[in-house]
Amino acid sequence: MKSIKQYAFAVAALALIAGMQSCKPKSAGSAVSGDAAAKVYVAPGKYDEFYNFVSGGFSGQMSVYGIPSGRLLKVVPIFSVNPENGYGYSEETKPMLNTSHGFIPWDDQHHLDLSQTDGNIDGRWIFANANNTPRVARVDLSTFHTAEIIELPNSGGNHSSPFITENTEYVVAGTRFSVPPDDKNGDVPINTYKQNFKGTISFISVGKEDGKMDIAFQLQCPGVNFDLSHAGKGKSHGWFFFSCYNTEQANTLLEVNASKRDKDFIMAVNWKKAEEYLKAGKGKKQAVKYAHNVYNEKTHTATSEIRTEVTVLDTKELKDICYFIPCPKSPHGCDVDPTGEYIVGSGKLAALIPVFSFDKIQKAIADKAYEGDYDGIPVIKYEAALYGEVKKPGLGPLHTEFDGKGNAITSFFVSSEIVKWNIKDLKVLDRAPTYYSVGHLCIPGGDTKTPNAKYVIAYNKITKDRYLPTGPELAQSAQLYDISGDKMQLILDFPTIGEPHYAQAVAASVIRDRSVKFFKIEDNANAFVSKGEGTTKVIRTGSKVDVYMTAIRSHLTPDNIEGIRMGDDVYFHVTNIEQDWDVPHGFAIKGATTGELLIMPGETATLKWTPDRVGIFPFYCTDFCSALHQEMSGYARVSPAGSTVPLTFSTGTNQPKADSTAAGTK
Ligand code: RUQ
Ligand code: CUA
Repeated sequence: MKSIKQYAFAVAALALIAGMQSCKPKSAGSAVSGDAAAKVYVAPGKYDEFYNFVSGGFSGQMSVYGIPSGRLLKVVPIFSVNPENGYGYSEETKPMLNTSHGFIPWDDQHHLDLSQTDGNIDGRWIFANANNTPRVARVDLSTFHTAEIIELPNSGGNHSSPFITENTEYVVAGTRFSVPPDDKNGDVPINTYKQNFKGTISFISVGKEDGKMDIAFQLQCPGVNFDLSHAGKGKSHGWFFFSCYNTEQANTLLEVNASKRDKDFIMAVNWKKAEEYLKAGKGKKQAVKYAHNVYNEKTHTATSEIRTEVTVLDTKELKDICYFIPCPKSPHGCDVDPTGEYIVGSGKLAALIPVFSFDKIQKAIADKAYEGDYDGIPVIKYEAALYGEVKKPGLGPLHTEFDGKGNAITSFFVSSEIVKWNIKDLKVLDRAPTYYSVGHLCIPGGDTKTPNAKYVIAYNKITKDRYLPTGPELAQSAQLYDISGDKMQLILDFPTIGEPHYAQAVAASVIRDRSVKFFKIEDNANAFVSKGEGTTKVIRTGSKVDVYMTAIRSHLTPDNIEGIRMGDDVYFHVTNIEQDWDVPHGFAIKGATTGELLIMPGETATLKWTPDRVGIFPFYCTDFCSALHQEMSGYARVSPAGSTVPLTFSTGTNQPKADSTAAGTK
């Protein structure tokens, strides 16, 4: 007989399943009209109109698609080792994944933000967050390489991150999980959350020319969960907005205990004011530990440095930096319209969408229209900040993007739909089903001053029956809608890599012509480069063997290496000396536990190999680079420790001796 507990569990599970199925729109699968194919068709050899950068969620990567075709163009490793190109495996790139906790091979990547100048996408960089071990990365869009990663102290669950200001002055990152500050004794009972846990917002400055990141300052805020954010723009430039949930300050069963209050908050941050306090020396230096990793495109090598200090501004003491605005029921998305006047909070459990007015917020602050304070931070009266509410828009609003024509489009997770509404009169204009359970949305330039109202892309959490079954896990899914007319029209499904959260898109012309085609070999400053076959060599230093190797169609130099001994660590420094677009070479050697390499033209990459047995070890190029690619190979001979076989290396000269007659003779 089932115990009561089991029975209750079964009932709850059934209710859950029933709930999930009720979110499947009735018209599933039949919502595509006749001209959809023509709208997404990009003829072979033709380019897409937009780049779409899509976060990978639990894959830790970013993927790049062409829109409207939905064709996958590239997967860029950021916070995860990448078996496709050796990122995180090669000696040069391992330092990129270093943290104060050591090497972390895999993180969870949720949000992307393209760099902006004057509120428009400038095509230089894209920033990405690591959610689990808090970090922010900068990807260079001329190489699509991760150029820099900075770790964030005093943080846990770096979710409201990274969001940038309109001139990329700062990349901003808020902690989802509040924790005791790093310089305090964190060995405290978990149920002392209210007394000991703090929320931290990091302002990372970005170098105007080189993009170099630095933690300019951190704001210490009350311990709540900061979920998402967006910068003010135009008239609200100088302000930042964060959605906060768990204002109950619960530390267990948040599902229930963090859903009690009728309203949580949007936090408005006056970061210009914070800058003034910083200048006036009001910041406190705090001893912390965080990694700062930089990839140098000249040496093709990353370095990692551990930093030990950060400047913190206490928002309880420094009164006029932060303000709370009540926002219904556990807000998730926090989005600012193209004019900067309207701030949209999306309560996950709310049945309406509140739209706040920047002007009204300013007036409320001037008039001190507060309903009290929360942990020392003033709470503005809801009505005093509210522009209005969108009534009955749908169930479970999450994220809002803007079309630049005065409308907003909001995703609804629970009712699986996207809903278009007018910002001025707050009237719902149109709704379209998604398949299924939509999270983020993307309109090209949707969080800039000038969105392009051609498409909206929905990123869905559940795919169910949209694709051929592939075992227990199905592809995550994106759906493309034409929004150029009055009615939103679904025109394409395409699977995504990992779980897509935030994504951004931009006209291809902004990025396309910046693309580096190959690295100039004369600029290669790697410590182990060989700029031509004449400088290749093998050097022994104690038990370390450095192989300076070149790769060009269709041979490796050297391709015969003898005199390696058991106990040696062998470093293959392979330089691809091609000077042509799209001609990478690969490198793999039998038994290498570190992985393989893929080396771009003009680049040097290093594979560490520790032979574990005596014998002959083939190595070869892994990229089918020419008609004679299969010939692009060689052998390394490993002898016992203490062997007297001399260290030799060559290509093309180590021929059989004329008098050697049969196999097996000496
Ligand atoms: S989240 S589905 Cu990680 Cu951006 Cu809202
Ligand atoms: Cu180089 Cu195959």
